[in-house]
Amino acid sequence: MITADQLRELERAVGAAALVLDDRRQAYAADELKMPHLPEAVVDATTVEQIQALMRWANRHHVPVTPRGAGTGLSGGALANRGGVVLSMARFNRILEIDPVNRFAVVEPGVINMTLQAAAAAHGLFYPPDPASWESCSLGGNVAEESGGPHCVKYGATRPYVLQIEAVLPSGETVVCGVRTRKGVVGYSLRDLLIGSEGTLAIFTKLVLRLLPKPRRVRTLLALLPDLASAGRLVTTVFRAGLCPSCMEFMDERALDLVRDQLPLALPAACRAVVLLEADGGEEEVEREAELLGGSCLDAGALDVLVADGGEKRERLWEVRRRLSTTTRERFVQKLSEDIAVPLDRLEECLAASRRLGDEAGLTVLAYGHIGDGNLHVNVLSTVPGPAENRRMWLVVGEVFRLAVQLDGTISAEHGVGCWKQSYIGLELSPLSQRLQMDIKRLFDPNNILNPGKIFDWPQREETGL
Ligand code: 2HG
Ligand code: ZN
Repeated sequence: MITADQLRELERAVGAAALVLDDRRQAYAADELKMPHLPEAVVDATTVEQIQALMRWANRHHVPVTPRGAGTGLSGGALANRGGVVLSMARFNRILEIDPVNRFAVVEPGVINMTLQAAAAAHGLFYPPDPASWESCSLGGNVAEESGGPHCVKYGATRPYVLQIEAVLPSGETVVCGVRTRKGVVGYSLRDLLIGSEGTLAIFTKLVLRLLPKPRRVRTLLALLPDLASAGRLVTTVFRAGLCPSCMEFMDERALDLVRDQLPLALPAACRAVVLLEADGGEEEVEREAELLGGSCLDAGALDVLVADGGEKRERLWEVRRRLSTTTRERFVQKLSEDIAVPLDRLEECLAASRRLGDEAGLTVLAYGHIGDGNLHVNVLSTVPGPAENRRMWLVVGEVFRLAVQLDGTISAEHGVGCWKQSYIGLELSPLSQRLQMDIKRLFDPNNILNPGKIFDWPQREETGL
């Protein structure tokens, strides 16, 4: 508990205007994990100096500070699950520069992904990382979570687009990590350590993000598939043929059944899965690639391949796909959504086995996601409320994680560990790997005040002094 004296000291440090102690804190209690933790105080920062002062205060009193972007995360990274202060970065929301020659953007971390995409497009440039929540998620959150999205299959996730990070360390000191040049190899890459650190190592205050030339054309295909197995086969067929789709998104029939009536195309009843593919690039290149992609879909057993080019049809298809996370949450009482990934040639096995795990437990398990990355959102869903049902669902989730690791995959490809998967990281990381990583955290944050209780199973402070 923060004492009244400590609060007065915090108010002097950050200024009364930035400190939220009343009911408005509710707006900072939850993210898309939907497991709220009300913070004791919120600092709605507008300057780097405020953040520095906050961290110095937090170190003096050993109070947890949890940085928060737009609160769209799915693993609880922005939750104050050990109490203390939430530091909102939402007002760090300016695009400071778009440099078309060096092809980078300088942004504050609270800028919304879509805002940068639009600003880059005005210069004929392109920022590829596109999480499903791109209309509302912040770039700082994207870097902290190393977020992915449909474009990853061709362009990679957020990491390759981060050139430089300016940040405040838990000590209150500021640091610049990385370079503004396209290459740079001096020292260890602290930048890479900060990317994907889930807000546990530093608070980003400025980001320099790489941009690409905007592809001149995009062609969209929808492969209608007769079964789950042909979805896995389609992926291996496409890559074996040396093709390079810019998106490759999958929905199984259970996901499809939730959205059939919202789709802009009527699907035949025999269609039990779909893969949405895109090719992008120059005019001729796109024509040729789309032609070859269509051929690969048919080779893999597609019933048909529909073209959904340009305009409304394409928009609608993407909207339905991007909203699937919300749709599943709306249609079921309980949802546990995972983001495992497996090597592409294990997809067929993974899809069948995860379905089997749900059926054996008598629970609805459906899958959709970025199949070209081997990344599946296996959703364990139930219409039954209550903790007993939740425990049953968790058992299936644990089995899904085990399956992913057995298939040489990962338990989290894009949402992060947060305070959601901590007890499972031992399935994937050796004790030595965990120890090294926890030592790195101690080096950055000896008092464990910055987003404690995330990624690793840190014991409570009272027991460890950490
Ligand atoms: C997506 O790709 C998101 O739609 C969310 O990563 C996935 O909620 C989910 O299952
Ligand atoms: Zn996703």
